[in-house]
Amino acid sequence: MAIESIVILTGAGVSAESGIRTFRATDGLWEDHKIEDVATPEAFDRNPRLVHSFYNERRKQLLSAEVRPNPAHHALAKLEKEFPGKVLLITQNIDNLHERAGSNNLIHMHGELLNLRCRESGVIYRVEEETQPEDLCQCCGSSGNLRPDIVWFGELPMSMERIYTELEQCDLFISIGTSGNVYPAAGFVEIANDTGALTVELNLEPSKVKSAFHQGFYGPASEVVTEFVADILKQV
Ligand code: BV8
Repeated sequence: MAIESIVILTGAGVSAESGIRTFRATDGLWEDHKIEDVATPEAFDRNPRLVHSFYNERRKQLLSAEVRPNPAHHALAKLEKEFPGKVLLITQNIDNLHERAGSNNLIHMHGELLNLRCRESGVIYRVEEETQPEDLCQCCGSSGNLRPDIVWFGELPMSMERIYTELEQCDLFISIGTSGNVYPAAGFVEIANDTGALTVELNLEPSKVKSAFHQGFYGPASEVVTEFVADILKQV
């Protein structure tokens, strides 16, 4: 079957070799808080300072000199550039390593660490420094309205309509560096299977949804993704 449209889903594992800890590596904990308890709208309402500091720490790490795209990010950008058909990259990650590697056709379904959103006006602000609840937003001129532009547990992921449409039209679905714990992302493989696409998992170890994939290749993303992309580009 000639492949014309590729949809890729990435998770924390694709950024692991860039030095960004995955959720499993922290066994889902951050300073003895369960991440699910910090990354929620209720947590933000209850203790905005705690949630701001959770993201301040991750933003600081992301912007540090030692964190940069790894060969897996570069291989995916190369695929988008050199593959003659469509390549859409959907990431669950809130880091900016895919764009820094050169990927353009990219959806951050769980938002972006470097964006803040005003809860009143919806205006998005780019942010690189620390944030706190007192920060004023230019749109309302008041404090307390700014939140990380990130999809928390219990919130609707971004661009779901477009994601479903693209999944229903793809010939190849590749899931990379995700444990298959978090929905709706972990269910994308089933949509791709139903649409007749070839589904492939590239991960350090089999994910929770391994059995839903036609093929699986296991090992560090910097090796496995680079090899898989080279194979696809050899066949075009
Ligand atoms: C929603 C932003 C309704 C925040 C994130 C009970 C059962 C099932 C589902 C639910 C349930 N109760 C509630 C739910 C829904 C819930 C959910 O799934 N909860 C889970 C915990 C059970 N989901 C939601 O709330 C979502 N919203 O459902 O709204 C809806 C549904 C459909 C349509 C419309 C509306 C919103 C979820 C978004 C939450 N926000 N991120 C932040 O980052 O701070 S999720 C966050 O965790 C990440 O974005 C990511 O998605 C997830 C972590 O997953 P992974 O990326 O997979 O990372 P993980 O560490 O788990 O795995 C890393 C993998 O990499 C591992 O497999 C490892 O082996 C591999 N790896 C490691 N090193 C390498 C490697 N691979 C390759 N190379 C390496 N070097």
